[in-house]
Amino acid sequence: MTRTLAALSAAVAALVATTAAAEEPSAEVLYATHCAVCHGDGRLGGTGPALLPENLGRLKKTEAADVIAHGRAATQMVGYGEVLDEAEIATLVDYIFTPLPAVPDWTLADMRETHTLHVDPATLPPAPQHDADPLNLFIVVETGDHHATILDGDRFEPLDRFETRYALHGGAKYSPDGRFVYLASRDGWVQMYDLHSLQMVGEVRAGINTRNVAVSGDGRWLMVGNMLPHSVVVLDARDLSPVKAITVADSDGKESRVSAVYTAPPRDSFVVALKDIKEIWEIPYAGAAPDFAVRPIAVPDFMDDFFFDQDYRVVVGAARNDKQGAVVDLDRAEKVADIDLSGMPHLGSGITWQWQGRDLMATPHLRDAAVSVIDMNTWETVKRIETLGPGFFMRSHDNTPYAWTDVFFGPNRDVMHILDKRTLELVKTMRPEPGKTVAHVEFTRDGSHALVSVMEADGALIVYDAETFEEVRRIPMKRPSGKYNVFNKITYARGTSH
Ligand code: DHE
Repeated sequence: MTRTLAALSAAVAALVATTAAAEEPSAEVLYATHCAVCHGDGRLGGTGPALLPENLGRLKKTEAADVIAHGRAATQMVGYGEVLDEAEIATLVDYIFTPLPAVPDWTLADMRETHTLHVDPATLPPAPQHDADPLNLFIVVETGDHHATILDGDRFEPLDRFETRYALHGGAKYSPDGRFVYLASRDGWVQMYDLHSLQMVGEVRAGINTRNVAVSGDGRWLMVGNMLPHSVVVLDARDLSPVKAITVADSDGKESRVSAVYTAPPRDSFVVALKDIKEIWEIPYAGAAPDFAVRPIAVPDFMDDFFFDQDYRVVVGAARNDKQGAVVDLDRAEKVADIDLSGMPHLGSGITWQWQGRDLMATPHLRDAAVSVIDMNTWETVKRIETLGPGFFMRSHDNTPYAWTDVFFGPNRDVMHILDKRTLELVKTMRPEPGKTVAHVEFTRDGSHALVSVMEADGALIVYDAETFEEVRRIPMKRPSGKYNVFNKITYARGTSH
């Protein structure tokens, strides 16, 4: 009898579970009901960001579940903890971290529909509407709440703080006169901000998943590099209107994601790093009406992280598969040297300086606890400097004998090292906020101060005297990442990112 009852109750429990399972809405239904209105059909984005794994940046699944349950402060994202149960939230999290089955299209017509001007560029004031040195401004990207701060680089006081698109990535880029700044988000939005009148000029969505944006040396064009779809897009830098979209594929039709686009001003061209085909693309833009014809350069291996010499004659490239680096002469379209760069160098963060009559470059490594110093004539490693962990960013300035380099990964990610460019020795190791990630340095126009990010939700921007290494100011910020000085960027200063 007891056995019969037990069997019966087990059967009932199984039936209830099956019914419940049958009624559990699918991820697609949950998404369509609760998310699509803001995040768009097919997860491609709308007023809210695209919900694709490639676009979510460094967001962890647990953080995504928390945002769905509780919302995101200072945005339109409200919490769904009252509406959705834990299992439904988990279903949605799995869904948004699942790649799309096919590469989506994003045509010039799609871009044009998103193109918005908040102010007519022709009506902008001719001179700065503030009394700060317009060439010593910084834009500081705060990824914690998707804002950016415009900072006066003399007084270290914010002039403006505004909301950006979700998850900006890659360096902010300036027009050659330093007046406009262009920002790209992982969602494909490109925004244009006027540093004279301190206002957003306009925006356009140039891709579904974007890597970065570059500005032509003459300031006429922007190029946007996309992972989704596989394309580079030309925009008119004066007002962001879409001009041309080029699908990235080799002569056999094999398509590639774009790793990054770079400007090469002395060459009047853009240079494109590709993830999936063994080519570098050069796209010249000289002349009044360029056709942006592609010049593919075959390379012996994948090269998707670049560093250029100051003349943009050669490019040093490495792949994210931890193989050796290579030096490619862009005019001769051939590899001219191999380079000893194991440990995944982050060449995009490299810097150069002169040492004993030689041109040196240095790069941190994403996997190894070291900075490599390379002679740019012989391409031999002059020194491999051990650090307390793998680093991400490195910076210097012509007016300082020091280069600053962070530890980004591992238990010592609260460390900032200072390297003496004369002796190639680390001379100081700081922990500005023990236990908190500190990263990314940028110098003021005159090199007298170094600005460092405490890259935490309730983080800060720390201003250091670049000579004494004393802290002079701490400005609270929301997970500040990159910061970009107008003068250093538009003069292509040797110690800064280009
Ligand atoms: Fe970046 C620049 C690639 C992850 C913050 N990053 C760049 C550039 C490339 C690149 C190619 C140079 C383009 C430019 O500046 O226009 N980044 C990659 C990756 O492949 C990687 C490892 C993985 C990914 O998913 O993209 C990656 N990057 C990150 C981060 O996790 C960082 C720390 C935080 C974030 O916001 O995503 C990050 N990357 C940055 C920053 C720059 C950057 C702040 C600009 C640095 C500069 O000083 O110019």
